[in-house]
Amino acid sequence: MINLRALLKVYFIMGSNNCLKDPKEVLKEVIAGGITLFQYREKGDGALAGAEKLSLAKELQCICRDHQIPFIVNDDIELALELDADGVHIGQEDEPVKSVREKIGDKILGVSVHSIEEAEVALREGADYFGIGPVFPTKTKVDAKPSRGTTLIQTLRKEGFTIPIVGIGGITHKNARSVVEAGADGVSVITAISHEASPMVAARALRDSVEEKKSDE
Ligand code: 3NM
Repeated sequence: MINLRALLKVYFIMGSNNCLKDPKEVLKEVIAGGITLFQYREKGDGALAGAEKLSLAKELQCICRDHQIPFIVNDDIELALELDADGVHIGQEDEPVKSVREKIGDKILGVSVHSIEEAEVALREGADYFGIGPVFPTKTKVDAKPSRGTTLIQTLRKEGFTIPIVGIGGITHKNARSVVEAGADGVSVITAISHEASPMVAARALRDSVEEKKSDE
């Protein structure tokens, strides 16, 4: 049995257009820095498609496999099945949770939720974890909703939702601890790792922050 809560601690998300250098190098560095889970997300300006997307996905999956980091695919169920990925993450605008669950069997299924109502449906239809965001303002997702801090995470916990939860949106090593203290099991991050001069150091700082270890800074 996998320990999903532990896997969600430092959940790094990346596509080729989020990287300032070769995505394969970035991934190797952040694994060395201590990320616990990886999501491949090709979206937005300059995102890869077709054969190029598939090829990079395979290379990144291979790196994850070498280091026992589960490989999650954003939105693209067909790609996840073709690669036999470890899981899929979907939003509310994607296919219904129930039909994705039927397609992927017991692979990990993450769902973005923005309200208690969405949380109830996602849970009933087979989500394994919730992504809740944006917690803080983000420039990475152009259609992101307004940031609402950790309110929904706290509300869900108060209402008795015990499902693993990861916060997302504008999270850095400076604010990550507050997300965990609100009730999340971990943090999902793009920019605060991928845009740093050293993605490895950034990943380590986030891990330390989530685990409440003293950072050097
Ligand atoms: N989903 P960064 S916010 C992919 O609110 C994504 O569901 C969000 O990127 C949501 O760490 C977001 O650079 C972008 O802010 C996260």
